[in-house]
Amino acid sequence: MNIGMVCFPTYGGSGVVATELGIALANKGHKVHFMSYSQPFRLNLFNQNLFYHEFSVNDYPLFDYQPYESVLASKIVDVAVYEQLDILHVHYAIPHASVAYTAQQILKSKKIWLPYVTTLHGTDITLVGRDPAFEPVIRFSLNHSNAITSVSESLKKDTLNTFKIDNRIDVIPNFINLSEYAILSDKAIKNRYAPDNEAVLVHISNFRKVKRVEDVVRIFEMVRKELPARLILVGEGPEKQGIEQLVRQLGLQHEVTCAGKVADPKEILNIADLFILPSETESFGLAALEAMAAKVPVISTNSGGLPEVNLDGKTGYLCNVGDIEAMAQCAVRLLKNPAMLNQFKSNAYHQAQKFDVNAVLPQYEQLYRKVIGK
Ligand code: GMT
Repeated sequence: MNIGMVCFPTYGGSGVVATELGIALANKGHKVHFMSYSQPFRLNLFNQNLFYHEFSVNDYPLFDYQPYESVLASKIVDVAVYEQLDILHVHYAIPHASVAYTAQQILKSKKIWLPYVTTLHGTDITLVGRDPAFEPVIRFSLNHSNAITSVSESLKKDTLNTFKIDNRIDVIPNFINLSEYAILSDKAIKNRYAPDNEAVLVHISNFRKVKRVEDVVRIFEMVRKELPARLILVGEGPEKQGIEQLVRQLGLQHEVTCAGKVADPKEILNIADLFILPSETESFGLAALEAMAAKVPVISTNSGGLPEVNLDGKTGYLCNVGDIEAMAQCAVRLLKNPAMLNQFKSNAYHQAQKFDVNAVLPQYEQLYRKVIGK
């Protein structure tokens, strides 16, 4: 198949999922054409089946806000005509679903049929999408999608509760390529972050309010009162500066490392003992799955789709949003009991196997075939 793939290139789960999906499809022989305003950060183009079509949304003095949608729709039309796309897959409903619809209509006027699949990722429905200003456009473009997928049952439920959707929504969970996680633990890296063999806690996010990174620091503060521990914070975002200040205020600057953006976090996960994800809401929690693939148990909240990924008392623990005492207690319980920690590590890996690319990719391929009518 010849597949067009549209996503946001920035650090964030939806871009990662789109990129990994494109790579996996390309490895199976499909041709995948990415369209974005900047190259998605995990997209390595050293593959004969992967193509990247950039469009520019550079400043133009006439506009206060750049006409992203118009430029992207034109790019989709151009790529669809000249690369003969069979199907378009857009990630994140806003504004990609309505852009896909526009492109589809333009192509129709040229007697070209381009069906599109919209994948819902979370904040496009649960946060941003809740703004009533978006409602008519989201509802219309979802109802006109030739297929809709959601990354979890929880997000599907949220979507159906929020919008009047007549269309069917297929749940296709996020995935990881487990074979890439089979790396040996690196003593040098462990020594760098935890020179006295302290327990290593890791958090990875885009440092937005919804991630509650302050909770991570507070949980860590409680844990280190009970045992020697280090915290590695990976990522950048609007809350980052406040978090750095909090770390200093609490006098934790020698125990906490802010590692910034890390394109491929496998090496860091490989030295982690626990992954902390205290999000307000999380449609899936791809970062938690990546941790589990690296055999790292997860202490998370029980909101959104997290219970579909992290199993309470098995692969980690699930606590109420904001209950940092409970999350700290769970962390300490595991870290003080090596046999239990090892069991959880192996459970986490076992659970991650269910989300391996080999299990999930055929679901997308089957859906594409159904939509194209092949
Ligand atoms: O979490 C974010 O802020 C980024 C966001 C995105 O669109 O990249 O992540 C969402 O999509 C991911 C991939 O499907 C999911 O794993 C995340 O749970 C989801 N984030 C939220 O629902 C907050």
